[in-house]
Amino acid sequence: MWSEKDAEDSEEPDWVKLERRHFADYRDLNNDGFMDRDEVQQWISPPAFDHIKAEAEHLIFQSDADKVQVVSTVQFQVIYLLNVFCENCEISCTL
Ligand SMILES: [Ca+2]
Repeated sequence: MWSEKDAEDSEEPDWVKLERRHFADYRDLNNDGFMDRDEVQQWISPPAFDHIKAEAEHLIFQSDADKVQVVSTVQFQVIYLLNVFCENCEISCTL
């Protein structure tokens, strides 16, 4: 787990940046910096959220290690298999 106290010693990790972006783009619908009851409801059970697209974007983001917006087949396959392995073993997986 990364906390803002860690920011004094290291740069914010990419996964934290991604979660902040998801919070701003998808979860904090009225942009007040907090999640109210309705926003939590929509987060837990979103009416039109495309889980497949979100998972694909997540895998591509994780695969694009050099952040050039291009992902090779090998990079994608490695990340996909690591995610499947980590989900099956219930362990945290980061690169
Ligand atoms: Ca809000």
